[in-house]
Amino acid sequence: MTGGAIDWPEPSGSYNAAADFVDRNVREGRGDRLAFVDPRRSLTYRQLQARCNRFANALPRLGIGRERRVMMIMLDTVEFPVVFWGAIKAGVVAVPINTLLTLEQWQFMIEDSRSDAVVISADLLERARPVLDDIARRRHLHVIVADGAPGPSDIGLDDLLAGSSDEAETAATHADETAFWLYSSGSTGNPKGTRHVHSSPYWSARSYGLGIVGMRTEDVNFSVAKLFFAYGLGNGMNFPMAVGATTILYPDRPTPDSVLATMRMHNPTIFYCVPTLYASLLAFEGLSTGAGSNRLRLCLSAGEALPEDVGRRWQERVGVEILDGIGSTEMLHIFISNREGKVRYGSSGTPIPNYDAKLVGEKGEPVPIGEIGELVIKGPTASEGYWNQRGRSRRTFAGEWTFTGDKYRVDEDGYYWCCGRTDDMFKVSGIWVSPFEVESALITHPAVLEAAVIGVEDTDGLLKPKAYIVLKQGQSGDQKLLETLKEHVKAQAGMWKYPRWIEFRDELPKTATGKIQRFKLRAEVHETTA
Ligand code: 3UK
Repeated sequence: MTGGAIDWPEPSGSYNAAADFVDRNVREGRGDRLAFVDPRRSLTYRQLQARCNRFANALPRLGIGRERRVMMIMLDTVEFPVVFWGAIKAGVVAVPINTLLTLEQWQFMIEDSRSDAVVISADLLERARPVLDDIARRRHLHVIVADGAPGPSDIGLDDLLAGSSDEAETAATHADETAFWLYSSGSTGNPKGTRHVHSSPYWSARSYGLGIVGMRTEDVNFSVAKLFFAYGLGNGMNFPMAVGATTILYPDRPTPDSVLATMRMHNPTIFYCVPTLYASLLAFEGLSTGAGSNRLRLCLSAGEALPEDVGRRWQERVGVEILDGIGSTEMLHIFISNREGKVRYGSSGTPIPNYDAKLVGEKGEPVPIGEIGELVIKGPTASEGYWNQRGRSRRTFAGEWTFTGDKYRVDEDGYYWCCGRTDDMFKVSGIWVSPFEVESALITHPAVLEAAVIGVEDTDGLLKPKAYIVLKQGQSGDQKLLETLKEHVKAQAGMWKYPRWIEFRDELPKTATGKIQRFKLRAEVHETTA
């Protein structure tokens, strides 16, 4: 396989990703370069290696052996890479999860993965406590607390590391062995533990990090997408660590204010963001050339389609191109992308080195140029499959090809254009929203009888949830109830999932069997805006 002329041996046979991504940097003389910087601390590659080794050594002491799982509920600080690569070095499977999920989702994931330990940021501990206690009542669970004080029955990460040697053996893992999981959510059913192998960070870093971003050792990276997302994991760890570059970590919520302050303070050369935040940055007065950085050379976008207008306006105001690319948790990172100097705004671009794409119809038949089909991808980073979900694995991972669930068309020049999802799911700020989930939250409110939710474009062309609600008898749909319902969804389902618009109706369109016909609501919106 190719990925540019580089001298980086391909993984095969016995191969441990942590040895390649952490130790190799020290071995090749980059030990004193900065690897990670957060608002309180920084780590050179040498310091990172020592801390990873300490963590790797601590795991067997806690009785956590090869192939067992360690869950990470961690904010973006320098401890994230320590735990992630330390576990992988020991042959233990790292399972970072979304810190913004509900308690029920955290609980499901800890139990589904049968994690022996949860490493959690101190700031999240109080919130997680009921779930951790509940599980610990039924079975043994180590709670390891990072970046702050542990509770009486917890272990402090600092104490754990202090009691370990900073030299460690590398577990003799196989290139095809599972190294980490990422949970992927779908429109129905529970989230799926998506298993990725040791060789996948290599292929993603080589194909996209080196092939598209052109990562160099001098680069300073800043990703608004957190490390627990596949997008952030590649941006903030796999790509920079492939060449010994630096990543700036920001543990709090990225707002236009905080993002620009970080840009001004650290002057990153590469900025990874999502369409919604590009749009809000553009609406922000403080946005200037380089978005505050005096050496910005490239901007990346993924998670949802980047509207053409946002891309153009950004390039005008900031002076740097945005390369939009589509990736997925199942494929680990981006597989179709725009390239520097050849950007077509509104398109996702063309397949990246080492990846193939095709569009197929309902029966798997190829579709002609210009027509819409489901996007199917072949590439070296496809997941091993979902944990304990054979049916869904078999549908998604069909031999060498992975079904994305996305509708696309390809033009004469081979550029791919996003046309929506094959189901009703949509993304807000790059994070999945399932209409079913928001509807479920809405109907838990005592005033609501029925609800239907669809994604509707806002003035920036980005999708946001809109809810159609049938109220219970005697209820009146006034402004107060509207606000109450928004807050209700935020609390029940997640901050970003609340409906930005609510319309009260007497009834919802339904099939004979009582299924809500969301496509009819979408068609209505389309008619009124067309
Ligand atoms: C959608 C896009 C249009 C598409 C991801 C970069 O988003 C990532 O992973 P997820 O598993 O979602 C995958 C789905 O998101 N999508 C992503 N990017 C685009 N649609 N244009 C885009 N540029 O529906 C896809 O199937 O959350 C993104 C890198 C790694 C990732 N995991």
